[in-house]
Amino acid sequence: MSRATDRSDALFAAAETLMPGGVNSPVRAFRSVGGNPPFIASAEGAYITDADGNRYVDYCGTWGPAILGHAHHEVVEAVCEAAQRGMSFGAPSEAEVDMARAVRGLYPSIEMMRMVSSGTEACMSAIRLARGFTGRDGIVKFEGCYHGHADSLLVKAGSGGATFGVPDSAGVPADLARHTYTVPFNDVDGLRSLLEAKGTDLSCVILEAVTGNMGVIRPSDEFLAFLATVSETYGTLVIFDEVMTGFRVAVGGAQGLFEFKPDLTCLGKVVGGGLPVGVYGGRAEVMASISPLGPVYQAGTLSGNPLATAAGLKTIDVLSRPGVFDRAEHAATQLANGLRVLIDELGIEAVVEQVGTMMTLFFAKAAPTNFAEVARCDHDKFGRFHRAMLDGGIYLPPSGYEAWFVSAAHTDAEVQATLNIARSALLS
Ligand code: KE4
Repeated sequence: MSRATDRSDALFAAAETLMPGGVNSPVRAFRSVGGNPPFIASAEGAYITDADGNRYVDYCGTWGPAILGHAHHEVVEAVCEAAQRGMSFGAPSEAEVDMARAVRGLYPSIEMMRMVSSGTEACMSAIRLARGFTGRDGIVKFEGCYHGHADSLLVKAGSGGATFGVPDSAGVPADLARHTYTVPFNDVDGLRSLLEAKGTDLSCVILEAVTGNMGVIRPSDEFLAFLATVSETYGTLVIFDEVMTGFRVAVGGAQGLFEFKPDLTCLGKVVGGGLPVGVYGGRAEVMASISPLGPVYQAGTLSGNPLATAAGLKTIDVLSRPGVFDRAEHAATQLANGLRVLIDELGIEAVVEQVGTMMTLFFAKAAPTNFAEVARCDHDKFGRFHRAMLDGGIYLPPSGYEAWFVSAAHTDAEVQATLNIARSALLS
């Protein structure tokens, strides 16, 4: 398909004179896959349409929130109704009580919670809370997991194994980064030896229980089993960052899927239905440290914003209806299985990992279990594959390190159309 791109290219050229890289978030610049990004003009159901009128089956789903499909009519109506009653109050509202009840209903480990305006804010606040509650400065994250752009979380492994971290971004003070320890995902021995050595200084372990920011990787049973002992054994809180996995790997998230009770949980994306919402929460005893009850400060002008809360509440309401999540998961399973058949037929070195409505195609011999293995995948081939799919009208997240998102609006027709294009794109 020779795709018209004049309008998007002109907009990109203008955007580059106004915003770094021409975008408001780096991955949108398509630098990992090459070419200029289409500028999106509208979205509905399983489709997005760009400024040149090209229509795509969308598997980015605005990086997760669009689990019902774009512009779901009930969500749009709920936001419009809320807007008629005022855009923002900066005061408590009934909708915030309803939202907290809805979240606790699906995530019983979240006994008390606080709404914020992004996944970054949720994770940043949860880390500060863990440090304030335990009185310890150290935090543990896993290589390749992303928890937003708070300073303490933009850290990569220091030299050697589970040593203290070094900044993964300019502007992060080394004095701060050294409190962040990084271990390979699924590395039980590495985590255990770090906790044995530093446990009394470690406030929390934060992880994506199913990763999405280095592609979809499952935790091993042994890894989950050990994590379940950490809080009790070391007094180090376990934080499930479910900003991406929440409502995605299951309606009840990874903690529902694995029957795991984290001390704290972070939510984002789906919980706002596409508008800016983050949530952090967990054990009431821990949350009691949050101001105005306790000494840990956290605040936000637009926390619990009525429009964002209305979008999130309606999204959760629709998603909780019988069969809605199953439809999205079914489409994801059909797509994953269809790709596996093509990979076998064409003799391509690739694997597909899927959990619930999230999935990733890795150009590798075997499914990666950690970041180092993901880094060894053929990302150049992913770039060629991505461009061929885009030209064929299929919009994938523009990086081999991301998860694809399938919605309840994706039907067999979209899956079949995707597989038809993939048959040739896999040979790129
Ligand atoms: P936000 O601040 O972008 O709402 O959430 C940060 C965040 C926290 N935790 C997890 C597990 C996340 O995946 C994210 C954000 N995800 C990326 C996609 N990999 C958002 C896309 C972007 O950065 O443009």
